[in-house]
Amino acid sequence: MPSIKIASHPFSDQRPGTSGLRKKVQVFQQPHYLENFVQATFDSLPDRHGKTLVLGGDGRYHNDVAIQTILRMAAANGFAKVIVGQHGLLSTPAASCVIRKYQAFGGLILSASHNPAGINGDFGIKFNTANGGPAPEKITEAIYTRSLHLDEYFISDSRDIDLATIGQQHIDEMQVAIIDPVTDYAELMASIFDFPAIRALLCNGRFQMRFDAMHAITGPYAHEILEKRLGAELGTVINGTPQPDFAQGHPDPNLTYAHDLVEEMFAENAPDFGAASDGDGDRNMILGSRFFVTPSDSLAILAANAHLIPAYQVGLKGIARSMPTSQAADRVAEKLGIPMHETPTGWKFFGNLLDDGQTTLCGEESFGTGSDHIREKDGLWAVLFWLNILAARQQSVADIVVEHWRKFGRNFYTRYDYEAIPMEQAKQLMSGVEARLAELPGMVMAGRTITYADNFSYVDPVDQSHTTGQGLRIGFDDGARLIYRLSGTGTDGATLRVYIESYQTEESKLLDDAQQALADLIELSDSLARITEITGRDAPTVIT
Ligand code: VG1
Ligand code: CO
Repeated sequence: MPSIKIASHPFSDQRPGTSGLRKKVQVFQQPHYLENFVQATFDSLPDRHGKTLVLGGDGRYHNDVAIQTILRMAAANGFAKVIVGQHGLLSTPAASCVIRKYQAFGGLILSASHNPAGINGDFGIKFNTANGGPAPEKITEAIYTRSLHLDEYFISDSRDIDLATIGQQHIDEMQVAIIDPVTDYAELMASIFDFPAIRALLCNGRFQMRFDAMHAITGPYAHEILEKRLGAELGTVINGTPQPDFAQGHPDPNLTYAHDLVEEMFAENAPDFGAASDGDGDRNMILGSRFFVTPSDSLAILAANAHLIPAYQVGLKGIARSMPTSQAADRVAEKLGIPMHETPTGWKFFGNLLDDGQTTLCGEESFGTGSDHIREKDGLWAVLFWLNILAARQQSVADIVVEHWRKFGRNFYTRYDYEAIPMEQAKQLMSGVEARLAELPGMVMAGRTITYADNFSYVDPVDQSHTTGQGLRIGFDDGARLIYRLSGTGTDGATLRVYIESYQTEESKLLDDAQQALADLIELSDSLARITEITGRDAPTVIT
């Protein structure tokens, strides 16, 4: 038998978070660590025999080593075929696309998203099911439970696969198909958007755009789609060659980390349109000339303009947003007369709504937007959606956003992240707020009356699964909200996220600066949760 059984030992820390298992690379490099998680995953999928798996990652450090290990384990665990992106690469949305297109049983995606990479950086792995989406909690909990007891795994002792050559190879009985990581995804994009109209915009001799791939996975996708297929000028895509350490950067598309792009987009002769994506290609940031579009506004604007896009011309079935995402999209749903869904944080909660046809568009405040074309959020899809809108409306990004605010009002929004605080402090702070939830309604704070205060929980309308403890929310009578939540993707202590939102319809105030417009709520967010007092931090690590 080429397949061998290896004795290992259980690990106590393999519970998947918001988006899979994320740890420091060096944790994953411990003997048997990756293998245990993969075996726990396979053991949780009893009907895997004879099926097809999709495998790929964002190209970060350790990606190549992990791919070879997983391939050998898939062969020893009864899979008939694994489809792998060339060089082990697949963006998260492309992996979702490939799982669906080839009707695979599921996929393993290797990524820690925007977290820094390299030997001292992060690594991650998650399982996606046959619908192309992240495994629901029922499965991730089963994987975790199994990992706590697992003391052996199965692996073939075959040679490494040549990941560079497209075509068929074998490990024992199992077929390995190396595919181009971009082609299927690019075809899907061409089937959704009006490529001729976008091409005409990009080639009109006036329109200028910049896309920052941040040295991560979207480089090859953006070069192919924007420059090759849509005719954007060479050089439109910057930082477009994926590197295992993301050039020592932090590929998180926001105003803090996408500095190359931000510098250019806020300069004197800024391009008309700028965008960036994250490490694994599922996030997006949208900019106009000296203008930033918040992700929550972006979702609302995509929804309000969806009729301009070929694939969504027929109308939207509904919109879904994670709870901390601003309520801007709710106003669009109301106007369109379609359902609005509010889910816990993380794309896995959108899967059932999408599969059941209850929603078409989904979005999160964390720079994530997507639709029913796949079951992951999708960075380049959002960029193409914006380009299609710009081509159809022939207006600037800023004009489109301001017009939207005039029509629907503006949801001022900001998120304060306090990263790497000691877990004990984070717990103390959260339980402090939680203990006050009952007494808050009716109280007046920051000049507003609190109308509700609770710990968000969610019952999935499709399978009735119940998820609790999803963030402490405090709502005010004028539509403002204050939300506290602990991150489920960090690898270093705890990260406290504070989400702050207000609603404004007064014409003269629509263009105010968000930090100023939210100043009273920002101050309240600190005093109410005693953030400075408990953590000793007088400022957040990142503001988005
Ligand atoms: C964060 C974001 C969440 C997103 C998740 C995965 O989770 O807040 O909205 O779905 O990252 O995105 P958390 O638990 O740290 O707040 V990605 O692009 O990192 O896969
Ligand atoms: Co990501």
